[in-house]
Amino acid sequence: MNEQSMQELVRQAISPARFCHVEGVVQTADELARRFGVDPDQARQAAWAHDYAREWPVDRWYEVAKERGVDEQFFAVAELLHGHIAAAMLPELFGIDNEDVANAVRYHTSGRVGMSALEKVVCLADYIEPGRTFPAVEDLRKLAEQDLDLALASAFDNTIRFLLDRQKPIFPLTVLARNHLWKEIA
Ligand code: DGI
Ligand code: FE
Ligand code: FE
Ligand code: FE
Repeated sequence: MNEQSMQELVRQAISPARFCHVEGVVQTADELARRFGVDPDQARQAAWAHDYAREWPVDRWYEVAKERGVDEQFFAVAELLHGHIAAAMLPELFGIDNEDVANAVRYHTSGRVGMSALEKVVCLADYIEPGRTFPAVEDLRKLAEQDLDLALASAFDNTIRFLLDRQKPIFPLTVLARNHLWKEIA
């Protein structure tokens, strides 16, 4: 499927505000891909698809994630399921059958240990696209001009801090992904 058709399917699946976010992620993922030696076409595909299921009701997330055999651990935090669902639907929705693209969509929220460069690019693009306005985002954009791992590790730190401050559960895989990145950097 060409990018134009993909874009229209995504437009129909989410609100205008979310679509604007997705456009920002596509643009940012493209830039990061070129900077860090990743295939920009794969980065754009993953970015278009990443939040396809983001606005479904929670019940539907659980139902479809069960149908699709999403690993049980991810049911602990409902917000993690939308990436797994979109990843599972890539072939039928967009005719995309690429494991690296699927993993970039699947793990865009939590990250994981041993992320590919494409996975890192999409996860970071989601975090720093132009529509994001949280206080630390300017520092993260600066880091992203130089160092993909350093920027992503810092982004995970920021997420963990955010969740701690709000007494929210922290998904263990995000902590493992964060630890793994910092260990590689050191
Ligand atoms: O889908 P987006 O809003 O563009 O961004 P996202 O997929 O990165 O994150 C979706 C939501 O999930 C966001 O509100 C933060 C939340 N989240 C991410 N990691 C964790 C988490 N929530 C909990 N409770 N625990 C996590 O580890
Ligand atoms: Fe998301
Ligand atoms: Fe994210
Ligand atoms: Fe997103």
